[in-house]
Amino acid sequence: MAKLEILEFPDPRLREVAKPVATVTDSVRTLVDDMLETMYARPGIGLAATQVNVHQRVVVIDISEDQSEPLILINPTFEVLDHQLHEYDEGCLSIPGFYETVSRPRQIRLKALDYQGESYALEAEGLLAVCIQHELDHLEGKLFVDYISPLKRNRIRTKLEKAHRQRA
Ligand code: GNR
Ligand code: NI
Repeated sequence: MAKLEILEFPDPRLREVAKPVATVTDSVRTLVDDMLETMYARPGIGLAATQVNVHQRVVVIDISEDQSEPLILINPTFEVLDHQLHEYDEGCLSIPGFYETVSRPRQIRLKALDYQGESYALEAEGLLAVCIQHELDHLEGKLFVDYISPLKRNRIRTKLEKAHRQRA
């Protein structure tokens, strides 16, 4: 397994739209393994392939307390079951140190392929529903800062750009 580098806002590569996986091969499974290692190391509760500069429709999620319930989402889609909006303070490994309140539909039904390439469906609400929608946004090149005011977004951009310059 390998830990991967995570792109940070405002990196333009985070804006790419990911392509569907044609077949779940061993190389896709290696990507999933590396993404799980990367997510668990930070730690985070989700990671989209876009964030590690792989523009394929692959996501990993684990909202358990003890990193014991990995969920693999390949070519995921969802439909809204309850349009009522639910607010959550979201963070993102690609926007480290910043949290903002985002409203999203509170209940969804996810369809995806698993590690073996088998299709499955599940209904989600609460944190899992938030996380699934946050990750599927990444596959479309979308970030949680797109839902907040341009003023707040620009402040975050300026602070992260400064941090990146100091790191370089
Ligand atoms: O680790 C993460 N925590 C989190 C908290 C609230 C809402 C969404 C998330 S996802 C985030 C990991 C990440 O950036 N995934 O793309
Ligand atoms: Ni994120």
